[in-house]
Amino acid sequence: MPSQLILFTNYRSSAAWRVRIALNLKGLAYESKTIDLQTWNGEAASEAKSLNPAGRIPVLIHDGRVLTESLAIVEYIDEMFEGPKLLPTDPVARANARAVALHVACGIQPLQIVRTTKRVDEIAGVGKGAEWNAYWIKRGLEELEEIVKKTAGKYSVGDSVTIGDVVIPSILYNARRWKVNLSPLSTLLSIEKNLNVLPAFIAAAPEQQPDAPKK
Ligand SMILES: N[C@@H](CCC(=O)N[C@@H](CS)C(=O)NCC(=O)O)C(=O)O
Repeated sequence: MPSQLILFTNYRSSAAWRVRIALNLKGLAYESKTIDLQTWNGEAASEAKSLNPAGRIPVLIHDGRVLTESLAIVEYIDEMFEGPKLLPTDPVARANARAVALHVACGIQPLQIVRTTKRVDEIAGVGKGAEWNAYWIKRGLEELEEIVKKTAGKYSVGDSVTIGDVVIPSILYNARRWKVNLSPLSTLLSIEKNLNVLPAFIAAAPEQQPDAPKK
């Protein structure tokens, strides 16, 4: 019997986007339960909150097992299912791939999630959250550009897709949303271009998701 996979997601959630890419790379079908990140209203949102005490998505349910934290989920998927390996077998490449993923997931993304933006607006004034987001994404991506210059081939670490690559499309998407000029980040843009032609990445993009606004 095939595994049952349920993903609590939002079309624009960068953390859920990483998990969608990993599921797609392994060729796994899954059910999406979508959540409005601004309101957290509705049945799926209540369910996600009860499953994850941190009140965040993604949450993945695999045959009844509840998993949280996008990078932990990506590693779980990599270990549990057949298909291309996202964690390289070479220890140096594996450490480098994890470093890229952690730089984005710990060093940039938490500074610009909805709850952070809202809090900055509350403390500093409406509109300041957007300024804050743009500052930290720009700075974090400039740092990431230097990191990947040392490790990139076709992708962020060498010429195979790794866990480092699952974090890249969403953070660049967010940067564009906050109007960061990406043109100096040529290595990251080249990696993104190479990723954007892969079917797993195309299917994980926001516009392909069931809760994406209709054009
Ligand atoms: N470290 C977590 C971060 C998860 C996270 O921040 N998710 C966002 C959506 S991208 C969220 O649920 N935000 C709700 C909020 O900020 O209240 C992970 O990688 O899974």
